[in-house]
Amino acid sequence: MTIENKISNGGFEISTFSPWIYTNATITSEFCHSGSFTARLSGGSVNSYLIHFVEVNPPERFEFLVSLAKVGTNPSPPLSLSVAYYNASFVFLGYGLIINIPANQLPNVAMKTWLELNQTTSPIPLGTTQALVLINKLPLAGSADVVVDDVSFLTIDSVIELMRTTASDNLSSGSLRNNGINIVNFFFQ
Ligand SMILES: [Ca+2]
Repeated sequence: MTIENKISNGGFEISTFSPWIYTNATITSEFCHSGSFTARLSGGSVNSYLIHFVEVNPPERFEFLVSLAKVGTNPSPPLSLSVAYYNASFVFLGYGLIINIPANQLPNVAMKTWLELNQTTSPIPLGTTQALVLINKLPLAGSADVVVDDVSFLTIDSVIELMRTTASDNLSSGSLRNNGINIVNFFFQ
């Protein structure tokens, strides 16, 4: 089975961000979830984010995967990860997924552990031609940098045979379908 990842350069292995749109982010070879490179979002009181547009076609559904960790001993900042649907004129049609990660929830990359998220999007509204995938590090004074690697956006048919490796054993998630939007709030027990 061919597995199509609609995210280009999701592992940042070309050592640049292309075609990602980014703010307050760098590529580093100091850490990686796989390969040799990873994206590093600046911590602290700034807003840091990665954006990637992907072409989509209703009625596709997707599996969104990303690996996250923090750098250093400071608390990790809160993050909001989302998938938003648009038509060809960039008119917003709805959210497919919202993942909220509160502050101080990410493992320290120095411990060789990453938070590996794997979530399904809600169905794409009719008229959708593109999805905006946003990894948004929210401001929190004194918070750690965040490393991001192996971002994937796979069609559901592609992932049926994939082993689902969601968050670690000590992680719980509360999932709420609200008007068809898959909203996930992660927290450690
Ligand atoms: Ca990588």
